[in-house]
Amino acid sequence: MSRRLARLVACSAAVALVTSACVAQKPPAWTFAPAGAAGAAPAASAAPAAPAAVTGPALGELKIESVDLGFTPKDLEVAKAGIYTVTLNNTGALQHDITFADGTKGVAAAGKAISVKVNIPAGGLTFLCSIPGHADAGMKGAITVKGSTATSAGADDHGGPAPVTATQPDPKAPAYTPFDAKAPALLPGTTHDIDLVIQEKQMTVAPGFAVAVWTFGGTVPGPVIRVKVGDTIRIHLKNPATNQLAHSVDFHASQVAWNDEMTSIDPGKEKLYEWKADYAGVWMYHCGTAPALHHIANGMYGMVIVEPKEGLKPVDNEYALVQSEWYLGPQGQPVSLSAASAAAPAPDYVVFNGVANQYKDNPLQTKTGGSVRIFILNAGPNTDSSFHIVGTIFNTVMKEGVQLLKGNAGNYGSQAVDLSPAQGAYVELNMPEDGLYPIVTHAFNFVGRGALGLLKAGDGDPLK
Ligand SMILES: [Cu+2]
Repeated sequence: MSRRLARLVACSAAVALVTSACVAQKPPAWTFAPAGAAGAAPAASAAPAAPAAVTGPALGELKIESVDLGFTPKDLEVAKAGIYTVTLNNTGALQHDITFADGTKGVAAAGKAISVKVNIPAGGLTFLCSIPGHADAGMKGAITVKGSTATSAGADDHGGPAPVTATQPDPKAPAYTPFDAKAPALLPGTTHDIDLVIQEKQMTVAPGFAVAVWTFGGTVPGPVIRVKVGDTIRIHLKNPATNQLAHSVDFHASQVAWNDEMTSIDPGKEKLYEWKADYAGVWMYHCGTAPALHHIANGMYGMVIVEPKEGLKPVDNEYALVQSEWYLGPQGQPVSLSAASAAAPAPDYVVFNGVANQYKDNPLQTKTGGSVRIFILNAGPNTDSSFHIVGTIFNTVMKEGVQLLKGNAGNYGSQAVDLSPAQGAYVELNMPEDGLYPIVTHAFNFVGRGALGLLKAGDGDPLK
Protein backbone atom coordinates (compact mmCIF):
# COMPACT_ATOMS: atom_id res chain seq x y z
CA MET A 1 0.00 0.00 0.00
CA SER A 2 1.37 3.38 -0.89
CA ARG A 3 1.79 6.02 1.76
CA ARG A 4 -0.42 8.31 -0.27
CA LEU A 5 -3.16 5.75 -0.09
CA ALA A 6 -2.58 5.43 3.62
CA ARG A 7 -2.94 9.17 3.94
CA LEU A 8 -6.01 9.27 1.77
CA VAL A 9 -7.98 6.78 3.76
CA ALA A 10 -6.65 7.82 7.10
CA CYS A 11 -9.60 9.86 8.25
CA SER A 12 -12.39 7.62 7.08
CA ALA A 13 -14.71 6.31 9.70
CA ALA A 14 -13.31 2.81 9.36
CA VAL A 15 -9.85 3.99 10.14
CA ALA A 16 -11.02 6.10 13.02
CA LEU A 17 -11.85 2.82 14.73
CA VAL A 18 -8.23 1.80 14.50
CA THR A 19 -6.82 4.95 15.98
CA SER A 20 -7.95 8.44 16.77
CA ALA A 21 -4.88 9.93 15.13
CA CYS A 22 -6.88 11.77 12.47
CA VAL A 23 -6.01 15.02 14.14
CA ALA A 24 -2.30 14.28 14.04
CA GLN A 25 0.03 15.31 11.24
CA LYS A 26 0.78 11.72 10.38
CA PRO A 27 -2.42 9.81 9.82
CA PRO A 28 -2.77 6.13 10.59
CA ALA A 29 -2.55 3.49 7.94
CA TRP A 30 -5.26 1.16 6.87
CA THR A 31 -4.72 -2.54 7.14
CA PHE A 32 -5.14 -4.16 3.76
CA ALA A 33 -3.59 -7.44 4.85
CA PRO A 34 -5.56 -10.44 6.05
CA ALA A 35 -5.85 -11.69 9.56
CA GLY A 36 -3.53 -14.49 10.45
CA ALA A 37 -3.62 -17.41 8.10
CA ALA A 38 -2.66 -20.99 8.67
CA GLY A 39 1.01 -21.23 9.45
CA ALA A 40 1.25 -17.70 10.79
CA ALA A 41 4.13 -16.87 13.05
CA PRO A 42 3.54 -17.20 16.78
CA ALA A 43 2.27 -14.17 18.62
CA ALA A 44 4.92 -11.76 19.78
CA SER A 45 4.04 -12.45 23.36
CA ALA A 46 5.45 -15.93 22.88
CA ALA A 47 8.92 -14.46 22.33
CA PRO A 48 11.28 -15.05 25.21
CA ALA A 49 12.39 -12.20 27.43
CA ALA A 50 15.04 -10.02 25.87
CA PRO A 51 18.45 -11.62 26.10
CA ALA A 52 21.50 -9.89 27.42
CA ALA A 53 22.67 -7.26 24.99
CA VAL A 54 24.74 -8.70 22.16
CA THR A 55 28.29 -7.44 22.31
CA GLY A 56 31.23 -7.88 20.02
CA PRO A 57 32.00 -6.72 16.53
CA ALA A 58 29.31 -7.05 13.89
CA LEU A 59 29.93 -8.99 10.70
CA GLY A 60 27.87 -6.44 8.79
CA GLU A 61 24.81 -4.25 8.72
CA LEU A 62 21.39 -5.38 7.54
CA LYS A 63 18.97 -2.64 6.51
CA ILE A 64 15.26 -3.24 6.81
CA GLU A 65 12.51 -0.73 6.13
CA SER A 66 9.25 -0.92 8.00
CA VAL A 67 6.16 0.39 6.25
CA ASP A 68 2.50 0.24 7.21
CA LEU A 69 2.21 -2.76 7.44
CA GLY A 70 5.22 -4.77 6.31
CA PHE A 71 8.96 -5.14 6.26
CA THR A 72 11.04 -4.52 3.14
CA PRO A 73 12.79 -6.80 2.58
CA LYS A 74 11.17 -9.38 4.76
CA ASP A 75 13.50 -12.19 3.73
CA LEU A 76 17.19 -11.57 4.14
CA GLU A 77 20.15 -13.87 3.78
CA VAL A 78 23.56 -13.57 5.38
CA ALA A 79 26.70 -15.42 4.31
CA LYS A 80 27.43 -16.88 7.74
CA ALA A 81 26.08 -17.04 11.27
CA GLY A 82 27.18 -14.41 13.76
CA ILE A 83 26.52 -10.94 15.10
CA TYR A 84 24.95 -8.37 12.80
CA THR A 85 23.75 -4.82 13.19
CA VAL A 86 20.15 -4.55 12.01
CA THR A 87 19.02 -1.06 11.14
CA LEU A 88 15.26 -0.58 11.01
CA ASN A 89 14.22 2.50 9.08
CA ASN A 90 10.56 3.15 9.82
CA THR A 91 9.12 5.06 6.88
CA GLY A 92 5.58 4.25 7.93
CA ALA A 93 3.13 6.56 9.64
CA LEU A 94 2.87 4.31 12.72
CA GLN A 95 5.36 3.18 15.35
CA HIS A 96 6.84 -0.25 14.61
CA ASP A 97 9.34 -2.55 16.21
CA ILE A 98 11.49 -5.41 15.10
CA THR A 99 11.33 -8.27 17.57
CA PHE A 100 13.48 -11.30 16.91
CA ALA A 101 12.59 -14.83 17.98
CA ASP A 102 15.42 -14.70 20.53
CA GLY A 103 13.80 -11.67 22.19
CA THR A 104 16.08 -8.99 20.74
CA LYS A 105 13.95 -5.93 20.10
CA GLY A 106 14.26 -2.44 18.71
CA VAL A 107 11.48 0.15 18.56
CA ALA A 108 11.30 2.83 15.86
CA ALA A 109 8.89 5.75 16.00
CA ALA A 110 7.28 6.87 12.75
CA GLY A 111 9.89 8.40 10.49
CA LYS A 112 12.82 7.28 12.67
CA ALA A 113 15.57 4.69 12.30
CA ILE A 114 17.07 2.52 15.04
CA SER A 115 19.80 -0.11 15.15
CA VAL A 116 20.12 -3.25 17.25
CA LYS A 117 22.75 -5.93 17.37
CA VAL A 118 21.50 -9.46 17.00
CA ASN A 119 23.19 -12.83 16.95
CA ILE A 120 22.01 -14.81 13.93
CA PRO A 121 22.40 -18.55 14.59
CA ALA A 122 23.18 -21.04 11.84
CA GLY A 123 19.49 -21.97 11.62
CA GLY A 124 18.46 -18.37 10.97
CA LEU A 125 16.15 -16.13 12.97
CA THR A 126 12.61 -14.97 12.37
CA PHE A 127 11.35 -11.52 13.32
CA LEU A 128 8.09 -9.64 13.54
CA CYS A 129 6.56 -6.41 14.76
CA SER A 130 5.16 -7.09 18.22
CA ILE A 131 2.58 -4.30 18.20
CA PRO A 132 -0.79 -6.04 18.42
CA GLY A 133 -2.17 -6.86 14.99
CA HIS A 134 0.90 -5.85 13.03
CA ALA A 135 2.38 -9.34 12.63
CA ASP A 136 -0.98 -10.72 11.62
CA ALA A 137 -1.20 -7.95 9.05
CA GLY A 138 2.03 -9.08 7.45
CA MET A 139 4.87 -7.67 9.53
CA LYS A 140 6.89 -10.85 9.70
CA GLY A 141 10.16 -11.89 8.19
CA ALA A 142 13.29 -13.96 8.55
CA ILE A 143 17.03 -13.76 8.27
CA THR A 144 18.48 -16.97 6.95
CA VAL A 145 22.05 -18.12 6.80
CA LYS A 146 23.18 -19.23 3.38
CA GLY A 147 22.65 -22.94 3.06
CA SER A 148 20.17 -23.15 5.94
CA THR A 149 16.53 -24.01 5.35
CA ALA A 150 14.82 -21.57 7.71
CA THR A 151 12.08 -19.62 5.96
CA SER A 152 9.90 -16.67 6.67
CA ALA A 153 6.37 -17.13 7.86
CA GLY A 154 5.52 -13.70 6.50
CA ALA A 155 3.07 -12.47 3.90
CA ASP A 156 4.29 -10.97 0.64
CA ASP A 157 5.88 -7.58 0.28
CA HIS A 158 2.93 -5.53 -0.85
CA GLY A 159 0.48 -6.53 1.83
CA GLY A 160 -1.10 -9.20 -0.33
CA PRO A 161 -2.85 -12.26 0.92
CA ALA A 162 -1.25 -15.15 2.68
CA PRO A 163 -2.82 -18.22 1.06
CA VAL A 164 -4.64 -20.46 3.48
CA THR A 165 -3.89 -23.56 1.43
CA ALA A 166 -0.51 -25.18 1.10
CA THR A 167 -0.19 -23.67 -2.39
CA GLN A 168 3.14 -21.93 -2.69
CA PRO A 169 3.72 -19.02 -5.07
CA ASP A 170 5.46 -19.95 -8.30
CA PRO A 171 7.95 -17.29 -9.37
CA LYS A 172 7.69 -18.64 -12.92
CA ALA A 173 3.93 -18.05 -13.18
CA PRO A 174 3.30 -15.60 -16.02
CA ALA A 175 2.24 -12.04 -15.24
CA TYR A 176 -1.53 -11.66 -15.02
CA THR A 177 -3.55 -10.21 -17.87
CA PRO A 178 -5.62 -7.25 -16.65
CA PHE A 179 -9.35 -7.46 -17.31
CA ASP A 180 -10.76 -4.30 -18.92
CA ALA A 181 -13.31 -3.01 -16.41
CA LYS A 182 -14.91 -0.52 -18.82
CA ALA A 183 -18.56 -1.43 -19.22
CA PRO A 184 -19.36 -2.31 -22.83
CA ALA A 185 -21.83 -0.36 -24.94
CA LEU A 186 -25.41 -1.52 -25.38
CA LEU A 187 -25.57 -4.05 -28.22
CA PRO A 188 -27.25 -2.48 -31.26
CA GLY A 189 -30.55 -3.88 -32.55
CA THR A 190 -33.06 -6.07 -30.76
CA THR A 191 -31.96 -9.62 -31.62
CA HIS A 192 -28.45 -10.63 -30.72
CA ASP A 193 -26.64 -13.74 -31.91
CA ILE A 194 -23.69 -14.25 -29.58
CA ASP A 195 -21.03 -16.95 -29.82
CA LEU A 196 -20.00 -18.03 -26.35
CA VAL A 197 -16.99 -20.32 -26.66
CA ILE A 198 -15.89 -22.25 -23.58
CA GLN A 199 -12.16 -22.34 -23.09
CA GLU A 200 -10.18 -24.36 -20.56
CA LYS A 201 -6.84 -22.67 -20.02
CA GLN A 202 -4.16 -21.47 -17.60
CA MET A 203 -4.67 -18.12 -15.92
CA THR A 204 -2.64 -16.19 -13.38
CA VAL A 205 -5.15 -15.08 -10.73
CA ALA A 206 -2.62 -13.29 -8.48
CA PRO A 207 1.10 -12.75 -8.87
CA GLY A 208 2.68 -16.20 -8.61
CA PHE A 209 -0.54 -18.21 -8.67
CA ALA A 210 -1.77 -19.98 -11.80
CA VAL A 211 -5.07 -21.86 -12.06
CA ALA A 212 -6.32 -24.21 -14.78
CA VAL A 213 -9.50 -22.19 -15.21
CA TRP A 214 -12.62 -22.98 -17.18
CA THR A 215 -13.95 -19.89 -18.93
CA PHE A 216 -16.64 -18.39 -21.07
CA GLY A 217 -14.82 -16.68 -23.91
CA GLY A 218 -11.31 -17.15 -22.51
CA THR A 219 -11.54 -14.71 -19.61
CA VAL A 220 -12.61 -14.78 -15.96
CA PRO A 221 -15.17 -13.36 -15.64
CA GLY A 222 -16.67 -14.05 -19.05
CA PRO A 223 -17.66 -11.19 -21.34
CA VAL A 224 -20.15 -8.60 -20.09
CA ILE A 225 -23.26 -8.79 -22.25
CA ARG A 226 -25.37 -5.61 -22.39
CA VAL A 227 -28.88 -5.54 -23.83
CA LYS A 228 -32.21 -3.89 -23.07
CA VAL A 229 -35.65 -5.04 -22.01
CA GLY A 230 -37.51 -6.66 -24.88
CA ASP A 231 -34.40 -7.87 -26.71
CA THR A 232 -33.96 -11.47 -27.84
CA ILE A 233 -30.61 -13.06 -27.07
CA ARG A 234 -29.49 -16.14 -28.97
CA ILE A 235 -26.46 -17.64 -27.24
CA HIS A 236 -24.52 -20.10 -29.35
CA LEU A 237 -22.73 -22.05 -26.63
CA LYS A 238 -19.72 -23.90 -28.03
CA ASN A 239 -17.65 -26.50 -26.19
CA PRO A 240 -14.63 -27.18 -28.42
CA ALA A 241 -13.40 -30.75 -28.82
CA THR A 242 -10.09 -29.70 -27.28
CA ASN A 243 -11.78 -29.22 -23.89
CA GLN A 244 -11.81 -31.95 -21.25
CA LEU A 245 -15.20 -31.46 -19.64
CA ALA A 246 -18.89 -31.05 -20.35
CA HIS A 247 -20.20 -27.55 -19.61
CA SER A 248 -23.42 -25.55 -19.78
CA VAL A 249 -24.73 -22.06 -19.13
CA ASP A 250 -27.49 -20.62 -16.95
CA PHE A 251 -28.54 -17.03 -17.60
CA HIS A 252 -30.28 -15.59 -14.56
CA ALA A 253 -31.76 -12.89 -16.79
CA SER A 254 -33.75 -15.56 -18.63
CA GLN A 255 -36.94 -17.44 -17.93
CA VAL A 256 -36.42 -20.87 -19.47
CA ALA A 257 -36.73 -24.49 -18.40
CA TRP A 258 -33.65 -25.75 -16.58
CA ASN A 259 -33.83 -29.11 -18.34
CA ASP A 260 -34.01 -27.48 -21.77
CA GLU A 261 -31.58 -24.59 -22.38
CA MET A 262 -29.36 -25.29 -19.39
CA THR A 263 -28.39 -28.86 -20.20
CA SER A 264 -24.69 -29.73 -20.49
CA ILE A 265 -22.88 -30.28 -23.73
CA ASP A 266 -19.83 -32.50 -24.20
CA PRO A 267 -16.58 -31.34 -25.79
CA GLY A 268 -17.09 -31.01 -29.55
CA LYS A 269 -20.75 -30.00 -29.20
CA GLU A 270 -22.68 -26.75 -29.33
CA LYS A 271 -26.20 -25.66 -28.54
CA LEU A 272 -28.50 -22.68 -28.84
CA TYR A 273 -29.81 -21.01 -25.67
CA GLU A 274 -32.40 -18.45 -26.70
CA TRP A 275 -33.99 -16.10 -24.22
CA LYS A 276 -35.83 -12.82 -23.99
CA ALA A 277 -34.75 -10.00 -21.70
CA ASP A 278 -38.00 -9.53 -19.78
CA TYR A 279 -36.58 -7.72 -16.75
CA ALA A 280 -33.96 -5.03 -16.29
CA GLY A 281 -31.08 -5.54 -13.89
CA VAL A 282 -27.52 -6.69 -13.39
CA TRP A 283 -27.59 -10.45 -13.75
CA MET A 284 -25.30 -13.40 -13.35
CA TYR A 285 -24.65 -16.15 -15.83
CA HIS A 286 -22.70 -19.25 -14.95
CA CYS A 287 -22.00 -22.84 -15.83
CA GLY A 288 -24.41 -25.21 -14.09
CA THR A 289 -22.76 -28.52 -14.89
CA ALA A 290 -22.29 -30.75 -11.87
CA PRO A 291 -20.69 -30.02 -9.58
CA ALA A 292 -21.84 -26.49 -10.37
CA LEU A 293 -19.90 -25.19 -7.37
CA HIS A 294 -16.66 -26.38 -8.96
CA HIS A 295 -17.49 -24.94 -12.38
CA ILE A 296 -18.39 -21.54 -10.89
CA ALA A 297 -15.45 -21.48 -8.48
CA ASN A 298 -13.16 -22.34 -11.37
CA GLY A 299 -14.12 -19.26 -13.39
CA MET A 300 -17.35 -19.93 -15.25
CA TYR A 301 -19.42 -16.82 -14.59
CA GLY A 302 -20.14 -13.43 -16.03
CA MET A 303 -22.43 -10.41 -16.02
CA VAL A 304 -25.46 -9.50 -18.10
CA ILE A 305 -26.69 -5.92 -17.99
CA VAL A 306 -30.31 -5.50 -19.04
CA GLU A 307 -31.19 -1.83 -19.35
CA PRO A 308 -34.79 -0.65 -19.13
CA LYS A 309 -36.39 -0.08 -22.52
CA GLU A 310 -35.87 3.67 -22.27
CA GLY A 311 -32.18 3.15 -21.46
CA LEU A 312 -29.95 4.54 -18.73
CA LYS A 313 -28.96 8.18 -18.65
CA PRO A 314 -25.46 8.89 -19.92
CA VAL A 315 -22.64 9.28 -17.37
CA ASP A 316 -18.98 10.23 -17.75
CA ASN A 317 -17.50 6.83 -16.89
CA GLU A 318 -18.99 3.36 -16.62
CA TYR A 319 -17.31 0.30 -15.18
CA ALA A 320 -18.37 -3.30 -14.54
CA LEU A 321 -16.96 -5.23 -11.58
CA VAL A 322 -17.61 -8.88 -10.77
CA GLN A 323 -16.56 -9.95 -7.30
CA SER A 324 -15.63 -13.60 -6.84
CA GLU A 325 -13.50 -15.99 -4.81
CA TRP A 326 -10.54 -18.24 -5.58
CA TYR A 327 -10.00 -21.43 -3.56
CA LEU A 328 -6.56 -22.48 -4.74
CA GLY A 329 -5.64 -26.04 -5.50
CA PRO A 330 -2.09 -27.04 -6.45
CA GLN A 331 -0.28 -24.65 -8.80
CA GLY A 332 -1.62 -24.84 -12.34
CA GLN A 333 -4.54 -27.10 -11.37
CA PRO A 334 -8.26 -26.32 -11.10
CA VAL A 335 -9.42 -24.78 -7.82
CA SER A 336 -9.97 -27.00 -4.79
CA LEU A 337 -13.54 -28.26 -4.71
CA SER A 338 -13.17 -29.36 -1.10
CA ALA A 339 -12.02 -25.87 -0.08
CA ALA A 340 -14.80 -24.23 -2.10
CA SER A 341 -17.42 -26.48 -0.54
CA ALA A 342 -16.39 -25.94 3.08
CA ALA A 343 -19.28 -24.85 5.30
CA ALA A 344 -17.20 -21.90 6.46
CA PRO A 345 -15.58 -20.74 3.24
CA ALA A 346 -12.02 -19.42 3.49
CA PRO A 347 -11.08 -18.20 0.01
CA ASP A 348 -7.42 -17.56 -0.70
CA TYR A 349 -8.39 -14.58 -2.80
CA VAL A 350 -11.47 -12.42 -3.19
CA VAL A 351 -11.14 -10.43 -6.38
CA PHE A 352 -12.72 -7.94 -8.73
CA ASN A 353 -12.81 -9.22 -12.32
CA GLY A 354 -10.78 -12.34 -11.71
CA VAL A 355 -7.39 -11.05 -10.57
CA ALA A 356 -6.28 -10.00 -7.07
CA ASN A 357 -5.63 -6.28 -6.66
CA GLN A 358 -5.49 -5.62 -10.41
CA TYR A 359 -7.17 -2.21 -10.13
CA LYS A 360 -4.93 -1.25 -7.26
CA ASP A 361 -2.10 -1.78 -9.73
CA ASN A 362 -4.05 -0.21 -12.60
CA PRO A 363 -6.54 2.34 -11.17
CA LEU A 364 -9.82 3.02 -12.94
CA GLN A 365 -9.74 6.56 -14.30
CA THR A 366 -12.61 8.97 -13.70
CA LYS A 367 -13.25 12.64 -14.24
CA THR A 368 -13.21 14.90 -11.20
CA GLY A 369 -16.69 16.29 -10.65
CA GLY A 370 -18.00 13.85 -13.23
CA SER A 371 -20.53 11.09 -12.81
CA VAL A 372 -19.58 7.43 -12.52
CA ARG A 373 -21.77 4.36 -12.84
CA ILE A 374 -20.49 0.98 -11.68
CA PHE A 375 -22.29 -2.25 -12.44
CA ILE A 376 -21.49 -4.79 -9.74
CA LEU A 377 -22.17 -8.49 -9.47
CA ASN A 378 -21.23 -10.87 -6.72
CA ALA A 379 -20.53 -14.15 -8.49
CA GLY A 380 -19.49 -15.77 -5.22
CA PRO A 381 -19.73 -18.69 -5.22
CA ASN A 382 -20.04 -18.47 -1.43
CA THR A 383 -19.19 -15.15 0.17
CA ASP A 384 -21.27 -12.00 0.64
CA SER A 385 -20.04 -8.66 -0.65
CA SER A 386 -20.45 -5.24 0.95
CA PHE A 387 -19.46 -3.05 -1.97
CA HIS A 388 -18.03 0.28 -0.87
CA ILE A 389 -15.87 3.02 -2.37
CA VAL A 390 -13.90 4.97 0.22
CA GLY A 391 -14.52 8.71 0.10
CA THR A 392 -17.70 8.55 -1.94
CA ILE A 393 -21.43 8.16 -1.39
CA PHE A 394 -23.69 6.35 -3.81
CA ASN A 395 -26.38 8.84 -4.83
CA THR A 396 -28.16 6.17 -6.89
CA VAL A 397 -28.43 2.44 -6.23
CA MET A 398 -30.40 -0.06 -8.25
CA LYS A 399 -30.10 -3.42 -6.55
CA GLU A 400 -32.19 -6.41 -7.56
CA GLY A 401 -35.01 -4.14 -8.73
CA VAL A 402 -34.98 -1.95 -5.62
CA GLN A 403 -33.90 1.60 -6.20
CA LEU A 404 -32.46 4.58 -4.41
CA LEU A 405 -32.70 7.60 -6.65
CA LYS A 406 -30.67 10.76 -6.59
CA GLY A 407 -32.70 13.71 -5.34
CA ASN A 408 -35.16 11.56 -3.35
CA ALA A 409 -37.31 13.20 -0.69
CA GLY A 410 -35.07 13.54 2.34
CA ASN A 411 -31.90 13.28 0.20
CA TYR A 412 -30.90 9.80 1.36
CA GLY A 413 -27.68 8.22 0.12
CA SER A 414 -25.94 4.86 0.37
CA GLN A 415 -22.52 3.87 1.73
CA ALA A 416 -22.33 0.16 0.85
CA VAL A 417 -24.32 -2.28 -1.24
CA ASP A 418 -24.85 -5.74 0.20
CA LEU A 419 -24.76 -8.45 -2.41
CA SER A 420 -25.21 -12.10 -1.62
CA PRO A 421 -23.84 -14.54 -4.17
CA ALA A 422 -25.65 -14.07 -7.51
CA GLN A 423 -26.98 -10.61 -6.66
CA GLY A 424 -26.28 -7.58 -8.83
CA ALA A 425 -26.67 -3.83 -8.72
CA TYR A 426 -25.48 -0.64 -10.21
CA VAL A 427 -24.40 2.41 -8.27
CA GLU A 428 -23.82 6.00 -9.31
CA LEU A 429 -21.51 8.47 -7.63
CA ASN A 430 -19.53 11.63 -8.14
CA MET A 431 -15.85 12.14 -7.51
CA PRO A 432 -15.62 15.32 -5.45
CA GLU A 433 -11.94 16.12 -6.01
CA ASP A 434 -8.79 14.82 -7.66
CA GLY A 435 -7.56 11.84 -5.71
CA LEU A 436 -7.67 8.12 -5.14
CA TYR A 437 -10.83 6.37 -3.93
CA PRO A 438 -10.32 2.75 -2.82
CA ILE A 439 -12.84 0.17 -4.04
CA VAL A 440 -13.40 -2.59 -1.50
CA THR A 441 -15.76 -5.08 -0.09
CA HIS A 442 -16.31 -3.75 3.41
CA ALA A 443 -16.21 -7.34 4.60
CA PHE A 444 -12.72 -6.29 5.49
CA ASN A 445 -11.08 -9.64 6.01
CA PHE A 446 -11.13 -9.97 2.22
CA VAL A 447 -9.60 -6.62 1.32
CA GLY A 448 -6.13 -7.98 2.05
CA ARG A 449 -6.96 -11.05 0.00
CA GLY A 450 -7.25 -9.13 -3.24
CA ALA A 451 -10.59 -7.26 -3.06
CA LEU A 452 -8.99 -3.86 -3.45
CA GLY A 453 -8.99 -1.45 -6.36
CA LEU A 454 -8.73 2.27 -6.87
CA LEU A 455 -10.86 4.84 -8.62
CA LYS A 456 -8.59 7.65 -9.71
CA ALA A 457 -10.14 11.07 -10.20
CA GLY A 458 -8.22 13.56 -12.32
CA ASP A 459 -4.48 13.19 -11.78
CA GLY A 460 -5.03 11.32 -8.52
CA ASP A 461 -3.35 14.01 -6.45
CA PRO A 462 -5.64 16.10 -4.23
CA LEU A 463 -2.78 18.38 -3.24
CA LYS A 464 -1.84 19.86 -6.59
CU1 LIG B 1 -18.65 -25.75 -16.77
